[in-house]
Amino acid sequence: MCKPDAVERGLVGEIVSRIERKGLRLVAAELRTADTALAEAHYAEHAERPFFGELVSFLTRSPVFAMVVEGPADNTFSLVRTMVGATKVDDAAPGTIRGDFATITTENLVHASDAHESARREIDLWFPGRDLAG
Ligand code: 3AN
Repeated sequence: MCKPDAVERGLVGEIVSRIERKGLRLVAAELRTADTALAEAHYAEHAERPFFGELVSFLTRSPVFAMVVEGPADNTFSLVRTMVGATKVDDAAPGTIRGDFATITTENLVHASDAHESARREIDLWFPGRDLAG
């Protein structure tokens, strides 16, 4: 997902381009504004964290570009996470999306599922009724 900061900064094309150049393929994509319920469900695992409120207001402040990405093997989530870079911007290596473009950990441009289970859950959350989760 290109988060609101990525859409606001006009980085969607750059991010999609990196995904495509890697050899991965978009199978669904949509620009949409998340409401609070969707953002809270998306970040449910962080509900107890001190930055939860900040995360939810950030994710709902303007449209996100949600994507379903497919690759030739069953490691697509792992390939995308590597391209995204570390969560903490200070640790995100140059060459990664966050390493090249992000300066604040809360506004780190992209979200990417970290496992098959989270990918399935998040695809169903963002693309309900589309039967895309595999
Ligand atoms: P990732 O986005 O790399 O999967 P998560 O799922 O651990 O990382 O965290 C979700 C989001 O919460 C991050 N993208 C970041 O915006 C925010 N976040 C994580 N840790 C912190 C932190 N220590 N302080 C502020 N925001 C954080």
